[in-house]
Amino acid sequence: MKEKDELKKIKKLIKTSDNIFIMGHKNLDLDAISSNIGMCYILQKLNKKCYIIIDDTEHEMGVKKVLHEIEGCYNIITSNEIEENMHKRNKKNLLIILDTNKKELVQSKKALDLMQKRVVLDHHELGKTSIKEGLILIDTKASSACELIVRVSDLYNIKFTSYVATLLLAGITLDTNNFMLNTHAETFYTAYYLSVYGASTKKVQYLLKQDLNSYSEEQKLLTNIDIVDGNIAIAKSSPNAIYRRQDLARIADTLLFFNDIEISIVIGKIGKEEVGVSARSIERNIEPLMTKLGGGGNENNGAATITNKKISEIVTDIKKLLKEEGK
Ligand SMILES: [Mn+2]
Repeated sequence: MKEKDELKKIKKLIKTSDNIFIMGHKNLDLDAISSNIGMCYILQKLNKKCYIIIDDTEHEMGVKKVLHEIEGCYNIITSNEIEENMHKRNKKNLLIILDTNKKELVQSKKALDLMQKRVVLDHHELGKTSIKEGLILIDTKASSACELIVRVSDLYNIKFTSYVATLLLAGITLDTNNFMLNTHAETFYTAYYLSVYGASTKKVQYLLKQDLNSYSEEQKLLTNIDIVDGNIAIAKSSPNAIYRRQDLARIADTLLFFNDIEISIVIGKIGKEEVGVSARSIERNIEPLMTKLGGGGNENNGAATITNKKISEIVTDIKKLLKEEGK
């Protein structure tokens, strides 16, 4: 995105709106929730009526901690409460979508139906199901939605409290896997900036703490790995266990911590008929492979969902595709 100019357009849209609704992707993670809160913090400073829409009924541990800590500080509503909080004149309402740009992934489809004046601010690649109406600002080079929120705060010269700075740093830490992936000079600069405003790495570590049971499940998956060409790790779950997509992604992240591994591919069931594939790469572009599997992603991250195929068949497919790509 042509940074400054594009961001200025957000400023204009915010200026002409009174009631502003923010939402992230389904299955909130720390980048989504923290960017939502960071945005809401900025808007409150600008004296806007601001609402965070959350329809998720279950939350992962870090998100649960944050939601508990911020109770009462921000207006958190569900889809059912949008209409009663909207301005009578629809052009005074604004919807800000963070950390996703896909229609099917947003917290509230209803919000999309109700509001056409929209901003999408995201760091994921666009796809077939991306939201098209509105001001769409995508920077796939950015580490996280939280990094983009810091850029927005810069437009208004708004300084974060140490708590909000900590949340934003947690989002960046999560999405970069501890500053290993998608990390650029600006990411470090943003982390530095947040530290200056009192972001606590100790607190970030607390928010990112993992559940021991899910860790044990991950360990099981890590015992069944094929190594291809010496640097590609393919981990397969047993056909009986069902994982959450974000757990597969985390295992893929973990595999990159091991010697020589440059690409990690994790395959596990995420539903009765659905198999999820999560891939990570340090060096090479993983996107073509994920696209061939019917999914998508960017250079370092990718995912696909495959239905009605056995895990062993998918492994064979992937190995064949890797061979064709000459990797
Ligand atoms: Mn993110």
